[in-house]
Amino acid sequence: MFIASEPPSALLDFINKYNNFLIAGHTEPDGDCVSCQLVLSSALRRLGKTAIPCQAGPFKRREIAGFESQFTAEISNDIRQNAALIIVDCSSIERTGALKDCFKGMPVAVIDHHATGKAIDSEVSYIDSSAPAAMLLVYSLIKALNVKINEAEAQLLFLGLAADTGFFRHLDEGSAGIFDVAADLVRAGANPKTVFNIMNGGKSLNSRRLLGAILCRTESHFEGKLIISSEERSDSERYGLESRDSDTLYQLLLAIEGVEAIAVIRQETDEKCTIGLRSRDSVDVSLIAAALGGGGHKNASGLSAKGQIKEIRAKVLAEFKKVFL
Ligand SMILES: [Mn+2]
Repeated sequence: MFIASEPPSALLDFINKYNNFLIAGHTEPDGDCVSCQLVLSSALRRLGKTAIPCQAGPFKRREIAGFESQFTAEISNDIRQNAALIIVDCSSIERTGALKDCFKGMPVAVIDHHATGKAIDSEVSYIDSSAPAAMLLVYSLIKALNVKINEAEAQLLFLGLAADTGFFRHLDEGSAGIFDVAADLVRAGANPKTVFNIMNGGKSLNSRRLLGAILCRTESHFEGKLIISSEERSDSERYGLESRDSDTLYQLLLAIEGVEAIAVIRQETDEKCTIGLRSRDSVDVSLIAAALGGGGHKNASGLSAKGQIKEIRAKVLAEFKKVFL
């Protein structure tokens, strides 16, 4: 049904070989990571194995707020020595954050969908960068293990899919197979409306006010192709850092007619700013970020820089001038 690769037989052998598993994911988990960890753990338990989802956290994102209690952040030596490790949604022990030292020396398998994924620490890997969410690989694996997805697993898998695809907004005309998976999950009991509310509801009033303050400072440059906005120290002092909602902010700014790239400059301390860069199709903001000492992807990059918003805005404008003039 799904178009991505089948799980390699080495991974099925790895799962058959061991009885006890630790299921790890990347630090600062997102919906996809949590989905992969909890669903894989649940499916392995239903195969009669033990499986412990491990997370160093922090659990910052809204869509995963309710799941922290299902993870453990402490692994005893006893458990560690009798278990195998599966890392999901990233490709190295290093990315698991504070837990990395306790994973060293364990037998490892990796399940990941990142283009940068190179399974440096593992003997077994299932890496497919054509999958828009790692949960699709977990889904294929569970099918290959002949475990019938239950309602709770279906809901979690749907959450992971929705999280990594921007609730399907990032998918294109080649995505029919993904919607087949989505339909299968809904048939198994996933509720898209509930997942949408988990992902997009429950925002604080201050988070909306902070968005308002930043949006009021939005400027247009190069005939509207570049949009720059900024968050001042007084904003974060007034509304709190926890009120930041970057995803929504970027989405609102990128929706402006004629926009090709956006920059959001935040005064983090009196001496330092961070700059978030996003673009629509053609503009490569990773080049802008690299020129200013940062990095990232073509359509999403960032950096931090010493200085005040005003001088950093001038530097950002100078770099974009090379693109737009
Ligand atoms: Mn992912």
